[in-house]
Amino acid sequence: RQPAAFAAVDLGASSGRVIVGRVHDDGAGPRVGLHEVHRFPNGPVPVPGAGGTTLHWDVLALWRGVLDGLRAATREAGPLAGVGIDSWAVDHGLLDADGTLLGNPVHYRDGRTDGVPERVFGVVPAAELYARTGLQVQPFNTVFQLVAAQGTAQLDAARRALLVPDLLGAWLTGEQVAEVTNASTTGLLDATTRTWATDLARRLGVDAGLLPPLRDAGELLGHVRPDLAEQIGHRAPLPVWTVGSHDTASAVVAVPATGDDFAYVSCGTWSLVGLELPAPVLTEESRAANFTNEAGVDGTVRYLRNVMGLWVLSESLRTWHEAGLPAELPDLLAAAAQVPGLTTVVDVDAPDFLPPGDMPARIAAAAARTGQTPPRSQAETVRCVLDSLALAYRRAVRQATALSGRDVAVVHLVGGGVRNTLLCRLTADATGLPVVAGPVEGAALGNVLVQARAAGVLSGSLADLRAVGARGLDLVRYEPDPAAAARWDAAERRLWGTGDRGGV
Ligand code: LFR
Repeated sequence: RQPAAFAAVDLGASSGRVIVGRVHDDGAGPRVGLHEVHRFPNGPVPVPGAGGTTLHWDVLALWRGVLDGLRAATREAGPLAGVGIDSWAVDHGLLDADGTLLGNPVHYRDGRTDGVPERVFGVVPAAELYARTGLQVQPFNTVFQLVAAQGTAQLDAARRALLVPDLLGAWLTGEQVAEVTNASTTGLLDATTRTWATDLARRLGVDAGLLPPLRDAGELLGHVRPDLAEQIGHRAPLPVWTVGSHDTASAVVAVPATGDDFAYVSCGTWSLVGLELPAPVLTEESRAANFTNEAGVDGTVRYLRNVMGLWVLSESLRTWHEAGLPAELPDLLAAAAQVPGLTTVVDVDAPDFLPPGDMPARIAAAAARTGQTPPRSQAETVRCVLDSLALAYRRAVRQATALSGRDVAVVHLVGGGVRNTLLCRLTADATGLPVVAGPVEGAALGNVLVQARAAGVLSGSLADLRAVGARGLDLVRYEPDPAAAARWDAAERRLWGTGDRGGV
């Protein structure tokens, strides 16, 4: 039987990818083969405006990348059994009453939300918001962006807000919906009922009519409009399936776990560190630790913390590159492996690491603030970033287990960070747990698995999908070095004054 081919559109903060996933069965059970057919750059674009410069996404370049990618996928695989779209969360386009996009979506790293969370909490207290939505406080949560935009002509004219994957899906099919995993990052979704918290929206002056009907992952969104299908060279009707449209939700689907005693680190621009739970944790302790309860596929909860991630490293490279310094990642990682570890550690989640800019200088400042020697070379800076990330993973895993009561025996690392073998090893040492690294294209694999089940090519539970996904993977296992444990304990105490349970 011909393998069924699906196109996964996976948009990250620094690149977009279109990946063909073929589901085939050679007798040993179904497995998925992934092949990237198109990759295009993505990133923040500063644009001057009335109130100063705003960071935007170039959404039309993304749209072109999607169409080019679907054309490449069709050329490579012939008739496709479906398309699914996932991307980073929270950002959205505003549409007018005719359904026309009112400007480029604003980038979540833009500063327009500075001070907005505090204003919002003056209307709806933070504790009440958390008890309802279960969402972490990040300045960029959609609700804060919408409040920041209040009083602008654009928001006044807006009749609908569509999150980025839903916007692209609407352009492909004409259907305006909000897929629930990504909707959970808006700050306007009730974490328990998984319906819009329209009462909260109203109290915050957010027009609830902006919020489209909700859809679960794994439904038929619609078919690619005939004119577009023709443009991409696809002759048969082409279904678009809802998937875990939040990239992290799709990545968690692809975690090759065999039981439920696992933690994950979805490691790309961000590192999302946490657990999969059957129900949200909405306690005050959980709020104080800023853990989020985002909606996962099949009614699961992604209980996790945002760790600043490889962004700190990529921005460091960009800074060095612009200064004319050598900035080849493989060389720097090799050098970082040679310098002594845990010399300097910083809290990578500090707000100063969020906006684009000179990360080496910010790292040096953070080191000085905490009475540590700033890194003296590029290699030491890179080592500091990796040690600090691993330390943040350790703290997040320990806090998540303490706050939820779920024990874990293994950490699954998925996403681009899998290629960073030093980071994988440090994560095992820091957490004191074995790390299983892979897949690299986690979000795309999860996207394909959910499409394939929706299309009837696969069946079963999330565990069944994971088993199918795992069959095609080369996983690498890193065992923790017990001799390193005391040094990680000391590093954690140095930074946060906390011990074993991550201060919970
Ligand atoms: C990762 C991610 C995170 C989200 C951040 C901003 O790509 O989707 O889960 O918090 O981007 O949207």
